[in-house]
Amino acid sequence: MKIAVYDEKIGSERLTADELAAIGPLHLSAAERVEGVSGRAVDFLQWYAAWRSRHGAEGQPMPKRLGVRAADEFEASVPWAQLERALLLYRQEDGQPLKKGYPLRLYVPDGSSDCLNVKSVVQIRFLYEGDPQEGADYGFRNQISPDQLRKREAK
Ligand SMILES: Nc1nc2c(c(=O)[nH]1)N[C@H]1C(S)=C(S)[C@@H](COP(=O)(O)O)O[C@H]1N2
Ligand SMILES: [Mo]
Repeated sequence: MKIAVYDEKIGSERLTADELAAIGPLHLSAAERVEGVSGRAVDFLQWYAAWRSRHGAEGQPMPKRLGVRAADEFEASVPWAQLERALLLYRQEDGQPLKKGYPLRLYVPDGSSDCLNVKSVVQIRFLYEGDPQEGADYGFRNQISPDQLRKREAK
């Protein structure tokens, strides 16, 4: 399964979890940062710096938020300041693909909520819009409210 990495300024690509993880210079065991969690992970901020230079984009402005979307359409949007110790978990400790959260899981140890630890990430987006003071956000965004449905029907 491929993961789409999108950046409106820098470009986009689709990578497997292993291809994506291989870009990151700092590999660690998730247990080093998240209690009760094991598996092979890469440090997110160092991964991002390597991804930028891979696209020749060192001089571009930094994103304000990280947006991730999961296979089940769960989504999270995390202010950059909460990503200090964030991880991308890509394999189990035994080297097998993730049994839970396949193909990739985000962990945000400094995040405002455990709900930001998005399982089964299939899309990663770097966001430049938004108030940096605004908090993290998560949930199933695809759900259509009765109000939206009425508007659709009216079209
Ligand atoms: N893809 C996906 N990731 C998700 C969720 C979800 O519904 N779908 N729930 C979130 C919420 S609300 C919590 S509290 C944690 C729960 O993680 P756990 O299953 O490891 O306990 O996963 C988060 N990641
Ligand atoms: Mo949650």
